Amino acid sequence: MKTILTYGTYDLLHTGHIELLRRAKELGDILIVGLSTDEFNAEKHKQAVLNYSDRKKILEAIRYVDKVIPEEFWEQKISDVKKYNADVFVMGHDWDGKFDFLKKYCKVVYLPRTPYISTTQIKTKIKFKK
Ligand code: C2G
Repeated sequence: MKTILTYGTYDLLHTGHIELLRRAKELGDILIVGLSTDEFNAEKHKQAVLNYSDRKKILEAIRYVDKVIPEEFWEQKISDVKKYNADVFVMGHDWDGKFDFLKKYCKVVYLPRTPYISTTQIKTKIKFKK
């Protein structure tokens, strides 16, 4: 059984998120998502619209996702890879190279981002809706 591990905020879920999760799951059998807590989002200078428990409930309803764990610190990835015996770490290519230190512990894959969609874009569209 191959375990895949990825992380993110997953706020205002959209097709870019779904496409990442779908392709990540295709790489193995079990997909674990490290979901940024509200506190960690503050560290990432991200203000999510939905709180952690709502974002977790939404992610857990996605057929590609097998488990959601809290992402609380940048530094937890190595211990998570070991704890969950992750075979592959996956992120969108906006993170290209940023997590290459994990190559010592598992395969690292950066997948192309889905173009023309982002949580920021959705927020902006809603804000300026007439
Ligand atoms: N993503 C994508 N295409 C988009 C938007 C997002 O492929 N149009 C991917 C991102 O590359 C990321 C995942 O979807 O792999 C989740 O995106 P975010 O919720 O924006 O995650 P981010 O804030 O980048 O947090 O430690 C890693 C961080 O927690 C990642």
